[in-house]
Formats: sequence, C-alpha cells, structure tokens
Amino acid sequence: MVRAENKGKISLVSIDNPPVNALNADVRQGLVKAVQAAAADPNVQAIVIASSGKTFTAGADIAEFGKLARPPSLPELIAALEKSPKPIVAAINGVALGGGLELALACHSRVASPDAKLGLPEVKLGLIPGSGGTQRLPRLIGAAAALQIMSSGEPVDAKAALSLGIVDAVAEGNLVETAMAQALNLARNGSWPLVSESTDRSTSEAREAFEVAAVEISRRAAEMPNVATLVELVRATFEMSFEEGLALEREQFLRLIADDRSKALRYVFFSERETARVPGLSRDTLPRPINRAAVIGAGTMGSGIAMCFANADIPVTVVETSGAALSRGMERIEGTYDVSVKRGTITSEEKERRIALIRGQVGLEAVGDADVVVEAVFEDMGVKKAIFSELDRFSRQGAILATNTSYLDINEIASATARPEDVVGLHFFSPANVMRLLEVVRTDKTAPDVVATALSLGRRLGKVPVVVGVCFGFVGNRMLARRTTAAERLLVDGALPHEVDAAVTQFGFRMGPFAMADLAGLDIGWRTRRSLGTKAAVADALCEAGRFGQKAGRGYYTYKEGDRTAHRDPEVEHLIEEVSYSLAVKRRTFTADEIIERLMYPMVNEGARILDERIAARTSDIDVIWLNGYNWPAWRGGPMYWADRVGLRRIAARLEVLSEESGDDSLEPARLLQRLASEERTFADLARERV
Ligand code: T1G
Repeated sequence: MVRAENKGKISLVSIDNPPVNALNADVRQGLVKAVQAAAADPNVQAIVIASSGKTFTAGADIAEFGKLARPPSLPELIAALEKSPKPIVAAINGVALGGGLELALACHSRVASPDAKLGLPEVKLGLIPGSGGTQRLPRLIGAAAALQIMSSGEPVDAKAALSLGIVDAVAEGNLVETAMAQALNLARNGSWPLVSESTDRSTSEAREAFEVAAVEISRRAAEMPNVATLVELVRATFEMSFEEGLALEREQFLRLIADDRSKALRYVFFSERETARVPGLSRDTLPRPINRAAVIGAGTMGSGIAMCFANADIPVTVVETSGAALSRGMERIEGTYDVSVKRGTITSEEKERRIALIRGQVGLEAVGDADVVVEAVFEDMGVKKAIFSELDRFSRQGAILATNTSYLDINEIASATARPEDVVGLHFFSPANVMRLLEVVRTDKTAPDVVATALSLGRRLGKVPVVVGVCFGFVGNRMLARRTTAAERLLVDGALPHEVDAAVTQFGFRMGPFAMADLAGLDIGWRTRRSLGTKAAVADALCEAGRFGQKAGRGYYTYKEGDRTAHRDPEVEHLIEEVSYSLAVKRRTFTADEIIERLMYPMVNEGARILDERIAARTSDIDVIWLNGYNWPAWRGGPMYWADRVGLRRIAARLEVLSEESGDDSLEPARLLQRLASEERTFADLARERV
C-alpha cells in the first residue's frame, strides 16, 4: 500500500493502492509510519510523496464513509504531514482529488506532471472538503478562486494549477526527480512555508472579491445546502484562526456525511460504476476495435449520434437516402456546433476539426468501412428490417449493427440479418450529443464481445452505458409510459398542467411532464398512440386542435414567439374540464404529495416488473437510467432508491387503492413489489441477494 525507499538524502514514499490510490486506512497508516521513519532517520533530509500508479490519489476512500474509520483519520494524517520536521514535497501525476489534494496542500511544496488534474469534487457527493481544504486552499490561492474551484467540484489542469499557485512547478522532465530536487532545496534553505500559516491572502480586496463570488455561487447552487456551508467555511478564513476554521469544517463535514442527500449521491457514484458489471459477461471480454462509424439517418437523433462520434474523435459517415435529407442533417450538425462556439464551450477551430470527421453520403453502400453502424431512422419495424437486411450486404464482416430504436423489438430487427449475433440496441436519448444515458439493448443472440464493445464505446462517447433486455420501451421509456399515463389521468381527475408540473419541479426535476411534452412535441406521442391503437383523451384533444407544443406555439401551455416561457392557457384548462365532463369524472383538487404519489408509484411498480423479468440486472441500473436519461434529481438517488425510503409497504398499499379507484389493473402492485413489501424487504435487499 505504501512503500518508502531512501534515494540519497530523500525518502521517496510511494502510494500503491490500485486502481486510484484511494486513501483508505492502510494507506493512511502507511504514510504516517513512512513520514515518522523518515523524520527519525538522520540520513534523510527531505521526503517526496509520489504514486506508483497512473494517478496520485483520488482522495478519501468513499467506500469507508458511514463505517467506523480505522485510525489515523485523514485529518490526523494531514496534520502529521504539515508538522513534519523535514520538508515534504508532493509529486502529483494523474489526479489529486478531494482528500488527495488536501494531503498535497499540507505538504510544503507541490510539483505536478503536465497531464495532472487537481480538484476538490466533494460538493458532487453532497459534501464539502473535510480535511482542511476549505481552510488551506483559500490561504494558498485566495478565497474567491478557492470558492470557485470547490463549489464547481471540477478539476483544474496543471497549467491552471501553476498559475493559480496550487502547485509550485510543473515538471517538464521526470516528475519524481523534479520533486526530489525541490525537496532538497527546501532542506538546504532550512525553512519552508506552511499553507495554514499563510495570511497574505486575507486582504480587504480579497474579502470583497470573495463576497462578490459568494453571491453568484450561492444563487447558482440554491438547491445545494452543502454549497451554502462551503461559502460559510471559506468566509471563516477571514474571520477565524486556522484551528477554529478547521474545527468548524470538521463539524460541518461530519454533519453532511450523515445527510440523506450525500448518502444518495454516494450511492449514485458507485451505481454508475456498477453498470460495468454485466451478469454473464466476463469483465475481460475483449471489445472489437472501433475506428470508424456510420450512422444511418440524419434526422434529429442521427445527427446527434454522429456528433457523439465526432466529439470522441471517431470518423463517422452519415448516410441518407437523398441529398436534400443529407444536407438538412449536415446543416443541423453545423448549427448545433455553432451554438457551442457561441456559448464558448468549443472554439471555432475545434468545431471545424470535428465537422471534418463527419462525412455525408447518399446510399447504404457507404457503410462498408464502418466498424459500427447505428441505424437511426423512422420508428417503423418494416423500415428498420429492410435496412438491416441491406446492411447484411453492405457492412463488412465483424461490423457491429446497432439500432437506436426507442422501443421496438430488436430480436425481430436482428432476424432480418444473417448475423443476429452482431446486432445490438444503442438507445441514445435526445439530444443525443448531450444526454449521458445510453441503453445497451442485448438481444437473445447478441454476442458477448458485441455487448462489451457497446459498453466500452458508450464510455468512449462520454455516455453512461447500461445493459438492458428487449421489451417494449426497454427500461426508461417503459417506466416513463406509466408516468405519462398517470399524468394524463391526473388531468382528467381534476389537476391542471401547471399544478402537476409544479409538484414535479418541487420534487427536484428540472421540468414537469407537461412542459417536457411541449418541448419534445405532442405529435410524437400522438403518432405512437395511433399506431398502437391507444388513447389519451386530453393529449389527443390537444393534438386534434393542432396544439403540438412549443413548435406550434401552443400545447399544454402557450408560448410567445421566440420565448420558451410556458404560460397557462384558459382554453386548455377548459378543454381538460370538457374531457372530464365527457368521461363523467367529478373533478377534485390534488396536493403536491398526492401528485407525486400518483406519478411515481406506477413507475416504481413498473420498475419492479422490469426487475422480475430481468430486463434490468439490478435496481441501481434502473436508478442510473433515470438519473442520466430523465434528470431524476441525483440527491434523491433514483426511483428505486427513493421507493425504498418511502417504504414498499406504503407504495403497495397506495397502488391497491389507486387500482381500485381507477379500475386500472396495471396499477395492481407488481408481484415482486408485493413480495418485498410483505416480507418488509427493500429493493436494496434484493440487489444484495442478486450480487
Ligand atoms: N473512493 C473509493 N473508490 C473509488 C474512488 C474513491 N475516492 N474513486 C474511484 N473509485 C473506484 C471506482 O468506484 C471504481 O471502482 C474504480 O475506482 C475506478 O473508478 C475527505 C471527503 C479518480 C477520476 O470524488 O472521480 O476525499 O467499479 O471507474 O473513470 O475531503 O474515479 O472499478 O470497482 O471512476 O478512471 C473525493 C472520485 C472523495 C474522486 C478515475 N474524490 N473518483 O476515473 O475510473 S471524498 C472523488 C473519480 C474526499 C475529503 C473528501 C474517478 C477518477 P470499480 P472510475 P476513472
């Protein structure tokens, strides 16, 4: 875990705790022992702490949180480093994150490799830096800059760290040798600075700059109570001694680590990584090489998917049936990149570079050199099967044939080819170049290495890939359909669109279901219902009145030209009342809690069915899908995590009542939900059983 070797007058202490050098108890103990041994060794004049792996350290071991931590604690280790009688230099390669950067801040100098990234991401876990970061970083680089870094949770690169003053040097040559030279310099000087004692950053100008930054950051993070705590702790660097500030930080950290929001965010952190473990797929299954892609269809989804490849430096051919359709697609891509350039997220040079990776061609023969082909055409089984049978002819052997269908049976699509083992679903979420979720739909015949390729390609595209099984709507959309039906029923039973949307945004979603429907367009759902022969009285009535949502200037709400603000419309509310009357429903009012119950319980119920049918391998996969594909509020963990906290007995009982009241059998508690509820178990218990 920690090795120390004397190199001349230097003790080189190396952390070796793969995969990310998390500072678990063994590492903490090893570091304290190594520093104590160096201090006692007369031949040692200075110490360098380095990593033997690809990264310095990813910080505290998150898996230890909530458990009894073995001594020394991270603060105790960090205090021991700062008080060392011999100078210590941190040699930072890869990342220094969280407690890893806090450890480096307690060292007497910091040297980084050019590729290093340094940050304090604790806010993303609902926490604050808990080992001196809130007190040392402001003293090192100034309170305003420190607050920006800690409240964003985003790392800075070595160059920025140098200009900010987080590191003293960036090693162009050998990192450890540069650090050792720095350590010997400090030893020769006979004195070295302690960050905690620095006071030259607490000027009145610095205070003013901090207060300005604090107002903006507090406004932006209004729904993150841990950021408010962070602001108070950084303010304390102007008003308290280092020791007082450290004590306050510790008290607040221990409070937050016990907070439900942080527990949910830590659950999310591990759940997103758990998705890489696919039952029946060995983790050393080799993916197929992907050097070139093709996307069939240059519509909204196809063009977004093509951008995903270009953004990941994978050359991609966009295939359409006509020059006109292709031009529209290429223009859409160019326009989307232009918006990113205007926003400053990419430079115009980067835009040109990415566009150069996208080639447009008419005709399926253009897919011949692609290692993966993603079909993203009209949601029609006949059209898709025709394309897949053609792909057999035009795609090279070994190419992966993927469909972006959002609910069709991919077993049937695969049956149109002679190579069903190469067929997989890659279900992107709109806008494909933005949404992180990728449902990897495994058919009965998808080969293991095709699944492995889809997972590694998904991560390469910056997605969170989750393997799911074939069923109507797979996981996300199958559960969403339940919420959509429930939302429609709420309108008929007495609620109004703005009341439902308000309850859902208050719950933590960015948008409510009706504002979302107006944004996506009501005609899409209308077309699907008509193809399936199903009805949604209010939504159908709106579409029959030409109210297709924002694109038509009116849907559930009305919109002014060029303005996305949703305005209540009495015409819609009258239409809804008419529908209730025509269905002989006596309208009533609903509280926000009742609205949430009516919307989310049926979703959880469908999630239970999905688990029972093994369409999803584990409950956390369902949560990851909703967090990354539908903006479920991360601090609530996901629908199944949330359901465990509501209580499955309560959910089952309420579903019984809702089913009886509505006469809708689909609201009957699912078999698995009923069983867990009666045995007083949770979805988390089930997940532990299924490991
Ligand atoms: N603790 C425990 N396990 C960790 C970990 C951590 N800090 N970081 C990563 N892992 C595991 C992860 O679960 C996965 O496990 C494997 O390492 C590879 O991770 C006191 C309180 C470092 C940029 O928030 O950002 O310090 O699934 O798939 O894509 O103030 O991991 O393989 O079994 O993400 O190369 C603050 C979190 C902690 C950093 C590498 N630190 N980690 O990314 O690999 S709190 C963080 C990351 C703290 C102090 C506070 C990334 C990474 P498995 P990976 P990657």
